[in-house]
Amino acid sequence: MKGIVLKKNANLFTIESGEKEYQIRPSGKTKTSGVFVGDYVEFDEAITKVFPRKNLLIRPPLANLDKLFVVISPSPKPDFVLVDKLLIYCTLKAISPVLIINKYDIANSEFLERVTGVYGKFVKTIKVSAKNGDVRGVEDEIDGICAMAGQSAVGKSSIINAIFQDELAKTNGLSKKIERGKQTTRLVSLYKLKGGYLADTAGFSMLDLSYISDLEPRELSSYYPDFLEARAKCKFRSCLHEGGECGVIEAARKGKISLLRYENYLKILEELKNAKKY
Ligand SMILES: Nc1nc2c(ncn2[C@@H]2O[C@H](COP(=O)(O)OP(=O)(O)OP(=O)(O)O)[C@@H](O)[C@H]2O)c(=O)[nH]1
Ligand SMILES: [Mg+2]
Ligand SMILES: [Zn+2]
Repeated sequence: MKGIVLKKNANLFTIESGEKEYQIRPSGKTKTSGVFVGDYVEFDEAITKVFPRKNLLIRPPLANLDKLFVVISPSPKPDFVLVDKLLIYCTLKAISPVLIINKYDIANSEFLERVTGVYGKFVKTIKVSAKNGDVRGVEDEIDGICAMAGQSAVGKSSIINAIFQDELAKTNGLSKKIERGKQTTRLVSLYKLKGGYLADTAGFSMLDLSYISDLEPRELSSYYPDFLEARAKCKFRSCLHEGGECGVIEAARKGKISLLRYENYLKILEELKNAKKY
């Protein structure tokens, strides 16, 4: 049978196949350490095969992530450098990003317009309020294997909780009881929802972004879809967009590229250059 790994618990895996769940151990040749939540596998009494992965995250340990919800909110003040890094990460790992603006109940229109003005051009942007139980925008986007990321206190856990509450209400809490682990757990589980799977990563505040620093400084701007057109006008192909005859600087000056994105690009560029010094 073919299935997807929903949970990993010590030596035992929960695998979903055709709407049913099975508790399965790896076979002799498939080691426990070689199977991750999110893996597509073949199994009978044991897991006999792990299908090739589209990506693998180490922290949290999760395979085949399709979509990442990058969450921000008006308070705490957004860390847009982090948002940009998460978007770069998505491109690197072949993950579709969706920008979630949570706490719209306390957001003013200026904030919403600013964020959608900058990011809405190149990434799908949705506003929700976990507090008001309005998380439909996220629910409707669940497709394939999905997870949340974003700085602390933006409301990632609150959104996940609101989605599960909604799900319980829909099923009257009878046919499908959702049992979730403790908030502190360092294990990831996938929960099947209407359109796909949502990773319950409540115990993880942040993805491991450290390997973004492996990028070559001159590659960085190729991860900026909003810089693409302007880059064609740089004098040198290896332009870092820090000075000289540069299409990106020109576009930022004219407001065609957001100054926020450009200035934060320079910050990330500096980090990459410093990482290369060692
Ligand atoms: N006003 C408002 N407050 C919210 C909303 N969603 C979450 N909060 C509050 O924001 C605070 C942080 O929410 P969490 O869900 O714990 O945030 P988190 O992103 O999971 O934080 P970490 O686990 O530390 O990464 C809590 O006090 C929530 O009650 C919302 O939609 N509106
Ligand atoms: Mg949390
Ligand atoms: Zn340039």
